[in-house]
Amino acid sequence: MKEILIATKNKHKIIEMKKMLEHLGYKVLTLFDYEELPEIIEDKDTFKGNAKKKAETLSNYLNKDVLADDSGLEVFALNNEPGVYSARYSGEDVTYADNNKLLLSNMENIDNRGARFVTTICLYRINQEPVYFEDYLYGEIAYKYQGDNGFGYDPIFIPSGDTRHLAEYSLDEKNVISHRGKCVQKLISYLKLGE
Ligand code: ITT
Repeated sequence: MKEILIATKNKHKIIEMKKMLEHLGYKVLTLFDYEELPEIIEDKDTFKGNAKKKAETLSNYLNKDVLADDSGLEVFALNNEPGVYSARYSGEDVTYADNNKLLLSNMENIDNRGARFVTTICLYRINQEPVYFEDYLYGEIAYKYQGDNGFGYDPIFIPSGDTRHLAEYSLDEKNVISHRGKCVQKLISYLKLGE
């Protein structure tokens, strides 16, 4: 069976990506399958830079092909914030609820609610040039929370053309339209080409 290591400890990302990749016949490994790993500081100013840093560091350390996802939310009226700082928008060691609360408060008097989720995936294979995939989910920042599914900013994000919040989508529904789902589809098409 083909193996693929995803360089993440984000359990929600793992659930979303695992389902799609296992469907294609991959055994999916994550950082939870290793005991001691180098700490990786995500200090680049682009999603691509951080995705490459995660994949490259771990590939060199484990001598293995590695896949890394870096993602986040860009709010147009806030100069694309929180962007690469999406996980720590309201500080270090914060919860998704803390970040959502800060974002809603920063958007209090803003009518332009347009935003997009971004995912960049870096496929870093030994002795090969890294390959990148990127995709987006456009929508609007809601005024209140709704839904219990998903993670991160899903409860306050309404995908374009819908009235439901992303946290009201099932896993399969989210994967069809989401930044990460579409990005993984691009990766899968690429991997199939090489078979
Ligand atoms: P890893 O670096 O271990 O993969 P992470 O949670 O730190 O996990 P990122 O650096 O990519 O991941 O930060 C992504 C943040 O952006 C994440 O913590 C969420 O707040 C937000 N985010 C990303 N994808 C999202 C999604 O599909 N739905 C809601 N929020 C999302």
